[in-house]
Amino acid sequence: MNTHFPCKRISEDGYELWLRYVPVAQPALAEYRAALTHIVIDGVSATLQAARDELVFALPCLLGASVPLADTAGRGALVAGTPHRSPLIAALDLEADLAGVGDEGYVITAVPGAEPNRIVIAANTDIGVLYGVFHFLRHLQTHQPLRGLRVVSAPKIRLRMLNHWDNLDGTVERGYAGFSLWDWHKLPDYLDPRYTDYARANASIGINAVSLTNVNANALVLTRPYLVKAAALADVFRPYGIRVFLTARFSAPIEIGGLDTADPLDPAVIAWWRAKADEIYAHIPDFGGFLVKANSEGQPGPHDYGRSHSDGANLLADALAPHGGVVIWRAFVYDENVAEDRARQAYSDLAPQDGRFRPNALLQVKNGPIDFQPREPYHPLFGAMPRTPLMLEVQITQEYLGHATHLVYLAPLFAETLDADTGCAGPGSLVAHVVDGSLDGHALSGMAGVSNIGSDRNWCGHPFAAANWYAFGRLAWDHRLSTEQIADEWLRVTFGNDERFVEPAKAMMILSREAVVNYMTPLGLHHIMARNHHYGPGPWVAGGRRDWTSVYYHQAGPDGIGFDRTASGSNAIGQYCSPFRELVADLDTCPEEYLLWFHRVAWDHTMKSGRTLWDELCLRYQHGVEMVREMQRTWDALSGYVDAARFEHVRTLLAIQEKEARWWRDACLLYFQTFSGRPLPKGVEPPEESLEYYLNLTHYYVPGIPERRFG
Ligand code: BDP
Repeated sequence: MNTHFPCKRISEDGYELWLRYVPVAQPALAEYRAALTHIVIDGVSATLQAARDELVFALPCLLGASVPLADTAGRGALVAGTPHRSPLIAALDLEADLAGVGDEGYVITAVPGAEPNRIVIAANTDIGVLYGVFHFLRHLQTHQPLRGLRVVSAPKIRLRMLNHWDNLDGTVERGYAGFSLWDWHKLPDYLDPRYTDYARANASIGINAVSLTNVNANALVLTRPYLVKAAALADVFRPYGIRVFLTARFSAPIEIGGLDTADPLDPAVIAWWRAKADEIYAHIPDFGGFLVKANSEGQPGPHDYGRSHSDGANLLADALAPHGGVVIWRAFVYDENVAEDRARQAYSDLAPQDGRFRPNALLQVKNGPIDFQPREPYHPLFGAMPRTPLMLEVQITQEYLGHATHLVYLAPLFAETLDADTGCAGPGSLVAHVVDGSLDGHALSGMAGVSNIGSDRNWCGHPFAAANWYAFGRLAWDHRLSTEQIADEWLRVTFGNDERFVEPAKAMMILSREAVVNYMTPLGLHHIMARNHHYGPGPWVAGGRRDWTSVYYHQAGPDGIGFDRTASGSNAIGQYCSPFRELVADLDTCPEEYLLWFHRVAWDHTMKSGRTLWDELCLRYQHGVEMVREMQRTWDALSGYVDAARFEHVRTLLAIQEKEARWWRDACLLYFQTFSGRPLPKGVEPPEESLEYYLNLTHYYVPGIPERRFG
C-alpha cells in the first residue's frame, strides 16, 4: 500500500476498482483541505490499523496535501474510533446514535462547537470504524460537502456474503474473469497482495462473509492441507471483518473420512462431522460455517439415504453450533426423476419443512424459481417459510446474461426481487423484509451473491462488471438504496464526477438490464441459452435431461408458445400468495414481462400494444438490439471523460454485445418462426444468416465450465 505523499499515479486499468482516490477538484477541495489536516485514531487492533492505513493512503491522494497521523486532536482533526478506545469519542454525546447502529454500524458527524471543523467517525466496534472510514472516503470521492455532515448507518442484513464458485484446480465455475483468485498451490506460504486488496474492496462495501469454494464441492477442501490454506486466507481477511465459509460436500465422510455412509442420522457420520468442525475451528477460530448444495444436479445429499433436507442441514448445524457457526443450506434443489415442473420442486420439497431447521441454519433461496435468468418472478419460497431464516442468493457473475462481455447493470434485477411484494403476511410483505428478518423476527439474515471476481487485472472482466459487485454489497447493506443512487456513486468513484459523464452513463447502465431481457428472453421466456456453457442462443436445445433443455421451457408449437403454470397446467402459480397469484393467473392482468413464464399463449393473442404476440415478440428482440445501439451511442459521446484504455475497452465490448444481440435476435426469431409460420413484422431487420447456420454454430472451450469433479 502506498503510504507516501505525493500520491502515486494510479494505473487506470481497473485494478483500484472504486478505491481510486484521485485528486478532488474545487470547490470541494478547499473545504476538505481546511477541515482535514490530521488524523487521530486511538486504539490498537488490526482492524483499526486497516482504517488508519486506508486514511493515510487515501487522504493525501484526494487532497493533494499531507494529512498526517497525530496523537492529539487540534483544529481540523479527523477523529475515528470507538468510545471504549478513544477518550475523544467517549467525551462526545453520541450514545443515543451509537445505541442504534449495533456492532457493524457507524456514525459520521461534523462536530459543532469548539472545533468547528472536526469530523468524527464513531462506532461501537473496530469494524464499524473501518466501515465508517470507507463511507467517509466515498463521501469525499463523490465531492459532497462536509458542512452539516451527519450519517447514521447500520446494515439491514447480517450476512453479506460472496459465494465464490472456485475450484481447487484454479478454474471458476461460471467465472468469466480469468482463473480463481485463490492460489491454492502457493498457499499458505505465499500471500498474494491481491488478497488484501480484495478484502479492502469487500470491506468498503460492507461484505462480511465469503465462501471460498464451488457449491459443487470437492471434499478435499475439508482436509488438513486445505484447511491450513483456507486459514491463511482467513487471517488476511479477518482485519477487514470478513469471515470465511467453506462448501461442504455431503458425501465427505465417505470420500475423505473412510466411512461407508454419509447418512445424516448415522452416529458415526454425526461424530465425523463434529470432529471435522472441531478441527476446522482449531485452524480458523472465527470460521463462518458451511454452504451446502445437496441433492441437486448430481450432488450427494440426505435424499440418498431417504432423509430430508432438514435432516441434512441439522446434521451440519449441530456440528457447528458449539463453535457459533451456521449452516447455509441451498434451496436450489430439483430432480430430473421427478415429473413435477422444475419451478415448483424446491417449494414442494422445502416449504413443508418450515420449522424443522435448527436455529443456526439458513436456507439460501435463488431470486427466482428456475435459475438466475435475465428475468424471473420472485421465488415463491419467500413468504412460505416464516419459521426459517431465508437468505437471498443472486448471481453477480453473468452466466445467463452475456458473461463478462455484455454490459449489464444488475442492481435493477436484484432490486426487482427485493422489492417484490409476496403478500404472504398482508400487503407490504416484501422479499426484502423476509430476507432481512424483519417480517418474521429472525436475528439471522443473509444475502449471497455468486461472485464475478477472477484473476483478471480489473477483477471482473468487463470494466462495468465491477458495478455489480459494488451494487451487491451496497444493497446487502441497505436494500432501500435506489439502483440509480448506487450507479451514480459507482460511476463517480470509478470514472469521475463530471455530471456530463455521470448522467448519460447512468442512463446507459439503467437501460442495460432491460436491453438484455429484450434481446435474449423477452416476455417471460427463459432458459433458452445454448447447452451447457450457456453462451449464446439455443432455443432448439432438446434431448437428454428434460429440465436442461430449452424446449421444455418455451414449449413452442404451431399453436403458440410459453409454459402453462396456471391451474390448468403445472399450477406453479398456486405456490404464490394472493394477490400476486391472481394477478399472474389471469391472462388479462398478468404483467407482460412474465407472460410466457406463466402462460401458454396463442401466436395471434392480442397484446397490450394491440399487436399479435408474434409481432410483439419480434419487435422486443429488435428493440433489444436497438437498446444496445443506444448504449453504444451514449458511450461514444463520452470519450472525452474517460481515459483512453478504459474507454476503448468498453467501446469494443459494446460492439461485441451489439453483434451478439443480433445473433440472439436472428437465431431465436428464425427458430420460433418455424412454429409461428408468420413473417417478421415491419421494423425488424432481416436475419443475417439462415437458421441452419445458427443451429450449427459450435463453440469450444467457452470459459466457465466446471472442472472434472472429485469422487
Ligand atoms: C446453475 C449453473 C451451475 C451451478 C448451479 C448452482 O449452471 O453451474 O452449479 O447453477 O447454482 O445455474 O448450483
